Amino acid sequence: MKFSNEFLFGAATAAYQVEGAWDQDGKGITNWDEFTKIPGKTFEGTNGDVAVDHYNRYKEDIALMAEMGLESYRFSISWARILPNGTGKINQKGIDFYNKLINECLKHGIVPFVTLYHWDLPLPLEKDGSWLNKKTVDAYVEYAKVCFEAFGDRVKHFITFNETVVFTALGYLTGAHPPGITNDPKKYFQATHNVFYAHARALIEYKKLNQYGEIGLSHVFSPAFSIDDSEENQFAQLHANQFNTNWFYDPILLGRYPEYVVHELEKLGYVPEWTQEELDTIAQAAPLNDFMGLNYYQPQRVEKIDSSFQSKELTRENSTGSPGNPSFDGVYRTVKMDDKRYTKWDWEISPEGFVSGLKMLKEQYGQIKLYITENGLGDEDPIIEGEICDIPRINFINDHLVAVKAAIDNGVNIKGYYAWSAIDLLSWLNGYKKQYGFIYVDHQNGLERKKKASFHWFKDVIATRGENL
Ligand code: BGP
Repeated sequence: MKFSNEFLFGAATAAYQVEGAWDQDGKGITNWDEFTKIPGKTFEGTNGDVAVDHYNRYKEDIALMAEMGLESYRFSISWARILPNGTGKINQKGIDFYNKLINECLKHGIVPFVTLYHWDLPLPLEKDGSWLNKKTVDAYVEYAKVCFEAFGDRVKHFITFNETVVFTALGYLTGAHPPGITNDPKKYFQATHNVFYAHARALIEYKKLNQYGEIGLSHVFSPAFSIDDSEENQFAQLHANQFNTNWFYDPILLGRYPEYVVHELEKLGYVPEWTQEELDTIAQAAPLNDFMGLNYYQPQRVEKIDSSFQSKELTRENSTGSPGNPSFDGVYRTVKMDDKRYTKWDWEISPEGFVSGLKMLKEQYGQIKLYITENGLGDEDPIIEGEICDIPRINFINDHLVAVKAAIDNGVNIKGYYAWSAIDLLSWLNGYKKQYGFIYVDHQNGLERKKKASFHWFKDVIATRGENL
């Protein structure tokens, strides 16, 4: 089977991870500009001040993507380039940059797929309560409107938010992301609700403009599977999926929160402060959602625990997605299993989990339109005689594209696949050591770009529409 001609083969990045130019051309300071300077917060003190200098080298990068035959490029807009203080005065140079980036994509026939929020929040909003403050929601809607009006004539695919669970859980439970707060579930759930409300309002504004494009959001897709058939671990699976999938997907796709989770939160005293108007807006916006973006890296294997379970210390290393941590409520923990395969960073490699998870999703939400907006292998790529031989990445993407095909055959409505990432970039908590790209960046040699083995391989996949996978 070939992938249909309307299926988009793409690759993704995010502003803070690639752009650099942190204070160039009137950009405001963000939460991440500040957070990465706090000792111990990132791997070996790495930050995105320069990143891979995509801001100044975007033409070269887009030309390479075009050479690869990439049909679409998913990138994010840095809010603080557009509105340096978060609200108010627009920075024209920021608008100019994204116009140039979008036009460069279009010049090469690459479809721009734009994320409005990939975690870098203008610092004044961060200081004023971040996503706990409803004013941040108003500011976000203002920012989204500026973007729709400035870019919506050429951008026909908008993603409102990237991975709410990550920036809120790491922001308010483990403290590994800004604002660096630990163990505060009340704040965590409040922040998620405020983000869903912001998403809903942005959708309503977008539809008013009649731009004839599509809008949705990207969530982590990490379906939970019980480690065995025991009743208690089956319960752990249900509980984990309710909290990690339904809490995030239901408000977006169904316009309401899952009863199971709300009931649990009532018992724990963590129900967010929400108004009827907010809940109505979320309900009103759900049918306006055009697609859901899924970022799939790995499933979760879960096991029920009791109060005697000893948690690991809350460190950066323990917040980077490897299994072993308990859930915030101490009901279950994620498990590393002997019979599974893992990456060097202990992320499970499971194309099978992808297929089963997609089946679960279809059973719950029907044939919603999906894009795989991230999937890829973080690795330390071997260099042999000057060539970047990232064969494990080729195998990883191959197997996950086969999984996407299988899911499409099962009637799952997937319209595109974006590898993470187009080019090597800054990993939020793992620095430049954990590479994901098709394009290598030589940090020892003036950030020179080089094509990896996977670059040539993906080019062939696209040219043959995956016929030989
Ligand atoms: C996702 C983020 C990306 C990227 C990716 C890989 O959660 O949306 O921005 O960072 O994960 O993560 P890591 O760099 O931690 O391996």
